[in-house]
Amino acid sequence: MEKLRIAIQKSGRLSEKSLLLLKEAGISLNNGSRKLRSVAQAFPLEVIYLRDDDIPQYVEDGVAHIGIVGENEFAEKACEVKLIERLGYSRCRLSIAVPKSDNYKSLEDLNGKRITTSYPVILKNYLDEKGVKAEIHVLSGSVELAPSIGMADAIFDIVSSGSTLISNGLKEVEVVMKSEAVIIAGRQLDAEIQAVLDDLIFRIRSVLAASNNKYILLNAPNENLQQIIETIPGMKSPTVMPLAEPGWSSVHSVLSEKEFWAVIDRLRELGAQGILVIPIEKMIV
Ligand code: PRT
Ligand code: ZN
Repeated sequence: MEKLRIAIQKSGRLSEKSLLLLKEAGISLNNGSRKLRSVAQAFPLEVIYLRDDDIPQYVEDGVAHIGIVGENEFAEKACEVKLIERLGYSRCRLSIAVPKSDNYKSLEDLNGKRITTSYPVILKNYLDEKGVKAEIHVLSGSVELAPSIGMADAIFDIVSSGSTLISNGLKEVEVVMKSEAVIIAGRQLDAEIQAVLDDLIFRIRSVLAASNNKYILLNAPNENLQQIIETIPGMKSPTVMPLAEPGWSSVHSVLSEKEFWAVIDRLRELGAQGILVIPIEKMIV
């Protein structure tokens, strides 16, 4: 049987989480001592390890069927590949920043200015769309140093916490795009490979859903039972069982991480007691 080949960053911000995701999807890799390639046990998958910049092109060329990259690389390389799944980790944004002392008011201020970046394609598309004409200078690293050495009036780079900008005397003025790790795939996959990919995506979605949800158990006073059920509707509807003590029920359900605290507050208002929250290992959606 032909194996699905996935390209993963060899070493960097995406590597560890991408391998963990595969592991949680039940794919254990038999690692060679020189990590260029590994083969999965009990699943028709092979991993090749590459620099993230190269992954979109390798996927376009069919050397790998799919790959995990930052959405920024997917957008920058503009290869013939499609985005098939967002993974929610390695989140960051791509922003324009200027020196802290700059009296920046709007994008128009960038007309005629020099902007240094490692992402010229994304920046050019953005400036064209906004009708701004600036000089784009490409630098492959240490972009944030360019203004302080007089090479640029602004930079366009990845921002996460923002501390790199601050420590280089810069301020973020425009967020151009948000990025997270994504799976990209070649445009044409044969049926056998597509079937393996569908299975992998199914597993990955179960892992992501589980990490975004919690199992919740609580004791509810029967007079508010209906409102409590409506507050935590779960996947279909909650399980409700009578407690030994009259007038009380035990309610079990699933709760999304996003609305977690708002829902907990509401449940307490409704008199819920003994609330237990438990992580979910896998969630088949
Ligand atoms: O060697 P290879 O080419 O494979 O790796 P790389 O060095 O090009 O990439 P790497 O590992 O640094 O990043 C891989 C991907 O992680 C990026 O393409 C983004 O999608 C994502 N990502 C998430 C980030 C960051 N967060 C991030 N903070 N990539 C880079 N940074 C840089 C940023 O440029 C800044 O200079 O980290 C610095 C610190 O950021 P602050 O704002 O937290 O200070
Ligand atoms: Zn890179």
